[in-house]
Amino acid sequence: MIKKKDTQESSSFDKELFKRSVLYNVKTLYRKTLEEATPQQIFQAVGYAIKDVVIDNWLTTHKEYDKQDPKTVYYLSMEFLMGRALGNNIINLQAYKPVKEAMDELGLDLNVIEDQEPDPALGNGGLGRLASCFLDSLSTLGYAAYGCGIRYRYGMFKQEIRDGYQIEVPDNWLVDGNPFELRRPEYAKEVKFGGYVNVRIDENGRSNFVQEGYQSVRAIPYDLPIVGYGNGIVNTLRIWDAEAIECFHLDSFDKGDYQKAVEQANLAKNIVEVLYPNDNHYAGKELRLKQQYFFISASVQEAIAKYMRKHDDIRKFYEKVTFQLNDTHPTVAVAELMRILMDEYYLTWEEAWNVTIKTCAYTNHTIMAEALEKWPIELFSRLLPRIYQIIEEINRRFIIKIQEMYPGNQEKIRKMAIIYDGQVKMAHLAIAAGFSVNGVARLHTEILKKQELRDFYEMMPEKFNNKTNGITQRRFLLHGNPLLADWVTAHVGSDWITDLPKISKLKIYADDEKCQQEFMNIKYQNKVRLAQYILEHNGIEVDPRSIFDVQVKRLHEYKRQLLNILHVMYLYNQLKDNPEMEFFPRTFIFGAKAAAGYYNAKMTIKLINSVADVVNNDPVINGRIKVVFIENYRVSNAELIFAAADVSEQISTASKEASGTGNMKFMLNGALTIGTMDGANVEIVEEVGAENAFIFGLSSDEVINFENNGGYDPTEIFNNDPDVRRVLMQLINGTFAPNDPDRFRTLYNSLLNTISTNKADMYFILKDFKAYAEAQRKVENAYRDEKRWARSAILNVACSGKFTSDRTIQEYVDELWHLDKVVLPKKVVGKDKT
Ligand code: F55
Repeated sequence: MIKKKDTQESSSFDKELFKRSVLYNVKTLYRKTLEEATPQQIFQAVGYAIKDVVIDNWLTTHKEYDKQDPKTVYYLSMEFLMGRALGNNIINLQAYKPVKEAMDELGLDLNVIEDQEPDPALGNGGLGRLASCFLDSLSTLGYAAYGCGIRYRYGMFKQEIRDGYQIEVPDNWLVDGNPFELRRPEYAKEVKFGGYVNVRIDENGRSNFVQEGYQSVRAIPYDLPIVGYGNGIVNTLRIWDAEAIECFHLDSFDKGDYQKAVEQANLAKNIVEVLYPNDNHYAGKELRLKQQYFFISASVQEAIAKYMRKHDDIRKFYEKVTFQLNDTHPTVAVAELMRILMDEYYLTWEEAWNVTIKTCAYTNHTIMAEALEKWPIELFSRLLPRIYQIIEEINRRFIIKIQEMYPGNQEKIRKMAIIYDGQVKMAHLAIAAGFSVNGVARLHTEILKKQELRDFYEMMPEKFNNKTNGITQRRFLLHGNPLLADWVTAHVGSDWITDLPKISKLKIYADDEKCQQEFMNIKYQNKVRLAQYILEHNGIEVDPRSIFDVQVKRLHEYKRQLLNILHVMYLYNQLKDNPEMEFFPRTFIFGAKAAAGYYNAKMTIKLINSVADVVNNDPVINGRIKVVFIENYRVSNAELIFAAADVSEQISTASKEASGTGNMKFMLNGALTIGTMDGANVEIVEEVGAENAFIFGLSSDEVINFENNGGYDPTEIFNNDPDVRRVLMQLINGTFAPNDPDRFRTLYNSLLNTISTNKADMYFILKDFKAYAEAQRKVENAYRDEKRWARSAILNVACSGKFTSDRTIQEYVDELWHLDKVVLPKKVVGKDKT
């Protein structure tokens, strides 16, 4: 007999007080009664009521940090893809049930209220979402941490699909106000740009460098609470807004600094205006470098100021602080730390360097060459003259080290120097100045060591390490999939919420027919929920009994959405030729934003929608294939999508996807992976067993081998494989673009460019096509055997324990950060409000 347990254990949350608080907020914020308030206003009122509960724990946490003085990690990141806060905060307060009841009793629907919250989308994709999962885990595990980032006025654009094309619409996420944020003007910092460097002798005769003739902006922090699960800990995500340093007076016109005042005001306005919407692609824009230095200077200044409030020896800074650099984007932190230590605390170079290399650590998220940040010297030194000077000196000393190790070897200097060929190479700086360089999945770290960063690895092997990514089960199962969460808890207890490996106890139920049925029933209900969403948002009816085959992630050629849709075209052709063939109905679901200037990515979206138009409406197909492109894929609809997926598409060209994290979210929700041996897929298959996934295609070694030998020739496949040839011809014969047969010619050319073979099919789509189609046949056959499928799906859930971000964070803590665990005194844990 299985004991019925509540996933959310009872808590001391005061429901009546909470209801009064909501009503009070509606009254004082809007001078309205509940009946008069709009849904948005009700969301605000509920948000403030929750913040009220959080704030006590937030205060206590920081009081305790003050007392215990634990070592703190600053997770420095240009991106935090937080997703909605309301539901997550309620979950982590362990108050979902009482809050839901409170809302019911007020005649409100918590789901509807949650839906009013705009998704804070201050990130592009995996990298930004990882940062957010890490913050959740840090609080839940009880470690002192700050996330430091930018309060972009406009986050990731909203995607609208018009006539099958992506349209980017500004995401004004702050219009209605954000109930969870706290403005902290008392911690404002000045950040300086431009000008020149001067030597100054101070009153004690000490000389140092100062920046003069600069422009500056004021950085104002906004704090967002990061609520730990059930432990009363609340950490802080600190995001910086920019303001003009002086409100400019008209009389300054007369003083002749009117121009400067206007420029400073503009700088402040522009700097935090918008998130660059490029994923794995570096554009080299000056404003981007300004953003980087802006939030880094403010964050480093604050970290030092905070440290000095309690300590007197800045030389021991690293004993209490670690800066984790989320990719190279925050790497100016290295030089900014050096600057403050030398110019403001008068440390010698050697002393400052000793602190810096023990404080900073760097995470690499990609091997894609086009994502590596390199700044032209001219731009860099003009914008950040003092910082550039410091980097020059770091570079000079680093080159000496290279020469000591490899005397006379110019090649090593060419490949490893921080400044070379007129460029400042941020990855090289991060590696030279950090104590750690980590990749984000085992395979990725191996590729870094053996290929991309080989010279650095040979020189400093001790710095290199792996931290396989993870995800938070609290958002992506407990909140996103309540039916499955309750079912899991009913079978194995609720420990999995903070100890995901405990979910492996589910294994014994994988062969239990009743459990299999229950599982498939939950999946079915989640598919109905998603079908409803699709009907509302796309106007397309999909059959929840069909296989839900899902690829949701940023659109990028290396992720190969094109392979997926070409395969759909191939299936369509088969059914057209042979309408009576056996075919299990399938719904192909896509969701993806393309960088605004990425032509092939945008055309892939158009192709998916064009194929959808034809296939969905073809009477011969009769609904057996449906293609759906979900508009504006983001964290909030992701939660619905993962819960409803049968098949998880993880089909990147092997070696290109550093880790992937969507793959883990699907697994946790019981979808089976069809994928390449890339990124963390390798480790997923290792955990669940190859028999419970569908692996196909070239290995990373094979891909790298082809690449090192000038690519491969796809025309051979084109000439010899009629199925592939037919699909490719359909890209240029108007099958999916009757009025404009040339519409998809660029995509066709990307696969078959006969002019320069080494640029043809760079992502091995044709090379992998047959293997992919074969793997998809196996998916279909497996799904026909419902018991076998359910067994595999349950095993996927049961074997997902490794992929919690709690494990990842614990590894960072144990091996790199060495943080102290903070435990709050008993009485503050829980929801008592006094
Ligand atoms: C954003 C801006 C620039 Cl300039 C470069 C990269 C990005 C970006 O968004 N990268 C990104 O999301 N990388 C992804 O990081 C994930 C977390 O580690 C990985 O799982 C994923 O494989 C990787 O592509």
